[in-house]
Amino acid sequence: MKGWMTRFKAVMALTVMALILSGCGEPFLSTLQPRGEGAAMLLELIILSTVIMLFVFVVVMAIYIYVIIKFRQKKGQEDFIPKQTEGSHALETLWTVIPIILLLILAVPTVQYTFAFADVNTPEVSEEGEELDQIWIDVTGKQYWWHFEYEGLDVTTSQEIYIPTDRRVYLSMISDDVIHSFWVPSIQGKMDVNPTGNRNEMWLQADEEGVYWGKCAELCGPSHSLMDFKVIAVSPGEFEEWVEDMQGVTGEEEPETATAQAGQEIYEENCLSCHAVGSSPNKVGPNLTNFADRDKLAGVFDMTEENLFEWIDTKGEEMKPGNLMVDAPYDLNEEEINQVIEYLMTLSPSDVTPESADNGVYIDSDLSDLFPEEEEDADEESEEDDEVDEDEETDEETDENDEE
Ligand code: HEC
Ligand SMILES: [Cu+2]
Repeated sequence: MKGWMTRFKAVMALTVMALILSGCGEPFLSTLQPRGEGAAMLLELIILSTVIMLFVFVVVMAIYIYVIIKFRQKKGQEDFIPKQTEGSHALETLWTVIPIILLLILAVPTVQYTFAFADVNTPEVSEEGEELDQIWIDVTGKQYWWHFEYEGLDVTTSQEIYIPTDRRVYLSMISDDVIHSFWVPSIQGKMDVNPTGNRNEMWLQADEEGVYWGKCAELCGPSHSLMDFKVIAVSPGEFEEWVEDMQGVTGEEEPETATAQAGQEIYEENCLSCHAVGSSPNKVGPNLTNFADRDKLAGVFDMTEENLFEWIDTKGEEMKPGNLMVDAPYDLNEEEINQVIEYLMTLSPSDVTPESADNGVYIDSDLSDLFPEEEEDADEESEEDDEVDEDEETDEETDENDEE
């Protein structure tokens, strides 16, 4: 009876583990399905080390089983002492040299790739052979979100970085508080960000357009596991368009509807001290220039009206425990929060959004959730492109309704 229970528990544990691990197979979040040069190199190393380990395992097991069978004590041999081989020079040399050779096979590409990952000085050349500008992004890790500034481009954003697919993009990385680690499994390995003033540098390169999920890979506080971000790889043309759209935002734009205008005033009074719109230096809270173009709230929650309301109402206290917005002194009523939401939803400077990059691998939340009076079925069933259009229409319709 007891044995049966133990076995049952073991099977259950394995099932649960398989379910959890199957989450790691998401193509936009998997080291095993690389979508960039860096991740492809890492996968080579993973395969190489796994093959070497399997080889050692198989050889050792084969010898072991052979020896157990061959040299078993046979009947009538109870007093027989086999030939003693300790101190055999031949054997000692053999099992010292073989591991050294295996480690060398592993070490050569590992060291080579380590240098390749650290190389941030190779000029970027287009397919036609002309030299491309190096794009550098200043990355700052913060509890529990990421701040991004495009050097020389006058573009600031947070939670999501856009990169073009035609070149490597270089990151200069630091932390404002504790050590975090920047990890986009499907396109590159991890890099720690340190608070001590030394910047770590790395590059990102994506083979194809797509939304690639990033994780903080260093335990950094109670909401560490919620410190998600996205790398959005778009075509070079779309990237340029995005940069121009972002550069066009000053933060002083007046929204069209009265509700959103009221929301903007509330925002300027209560939120601007921590959140910027338009290019800005690093602030306490995320830059919101293209907030409404984002696919996730605070990097990780679905962009739904309920989530956004709860976030502003509770300052994210339960959603992201330990987050620094809880220090905000404001006290808004329901109407004011809705006005702010309406304003935040106008922060949509670009047609280049996660949807534009979606290659069918990563399709997730849907901004039209924010406006539930529209039939949801139609939205959910339709294609990605349609969804974007519908969101815009819904946006306008809601604005009109509010004005009446
Ligand atoms: C004390 C500074 C502070 C104030 C004031 C503040 N926030 Fe925040 N806010 C933060 C921080 C810090 C975060 C990031 C939390 C996290 O993800 O860990 C944040 C996150 C957010 C997010 C999610 C952003 C994203 O990138 O998805 C929204 C939306 C937001 N705040 C709205 C507001 C609004 C609206 C107000 C004013 C009513 C406001 N905040 C006032 C600090 C502040
Ligand atoms: Cu972190």
